[in-house]
Amino acid sequence: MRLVTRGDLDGVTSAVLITTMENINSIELIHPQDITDKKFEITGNDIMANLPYHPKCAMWFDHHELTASNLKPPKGFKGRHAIAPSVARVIYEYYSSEKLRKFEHLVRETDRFDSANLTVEDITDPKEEILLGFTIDSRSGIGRFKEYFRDLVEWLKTMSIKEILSKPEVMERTNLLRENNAAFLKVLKENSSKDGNVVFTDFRSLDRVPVGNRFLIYTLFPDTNVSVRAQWGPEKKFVAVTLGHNIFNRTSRSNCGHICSDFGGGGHKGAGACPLKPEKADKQIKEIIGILKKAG
Ligand SMILES: [Mn+2]
Repeated sequence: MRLVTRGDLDGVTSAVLITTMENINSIELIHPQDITDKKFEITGNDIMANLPYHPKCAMWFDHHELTASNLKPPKGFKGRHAIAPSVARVIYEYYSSEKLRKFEHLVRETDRFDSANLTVEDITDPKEEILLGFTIDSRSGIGRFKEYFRDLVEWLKTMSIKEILSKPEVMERTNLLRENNAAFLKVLKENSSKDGNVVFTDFRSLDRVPVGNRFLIYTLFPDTNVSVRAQWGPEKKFVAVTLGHNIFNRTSRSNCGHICSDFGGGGHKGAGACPLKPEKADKQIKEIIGILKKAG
């Protein structure tokens, strides 16, 4: 059978578990939007994990809330849906098999990573599974992403995390991650300011924003509880605005997804994004920051 999942740590761990329990001969990585937009063909030969439901699949596992934009599974579908920190957790509990017991720690760390239940040190100096999680990023610019994903699945089944982290393919990525984060930290410091409980980062003066850890901002501004970031979309056609709750100070009463949907975007409570028309961006960003300050 084929496993269809997402290219992140939760996808890797899910693949480790499912390939241990089922006869899987290929893995395909897709974006959840591909299912919503019906851009990817699913057949009765597919097991899906961490993606919206598709009626043709043989088995389905997910841990996201069911939304109006996706189909809902019928009662008695094969697989499991539960609100959990990771889909790996849902799969681990579905099988409850002795064969999976050795992956208990990996599943626990995947829970922490996927639900952003992280410490400051996990961001500034990540280690072991958390560090590995940050290397699974298709934006890193290093090619052969699918091969890397498949390699990790095989390695996690047979090697220790220490051995995996010393593989040249992994080291190349962890080194680049450190360089990128150092460059990102510099521009974050130069372009961010605090306004009450909100930290605003304005990257519109930069033509290219370095790739970096999206949680770094909260290590710089620990006494804010929500962040707003503005940067140019492709060809400067729109301003991409992203909102996020501070993962170290979860006191914001705002709903980022609701706020963003009022400005033409979307998301969930803890994070959201919206594309703004460049000529309206300044005014609308002020409005958004005002809403976040009022929510407290
Ligand atoms: Mn997930």
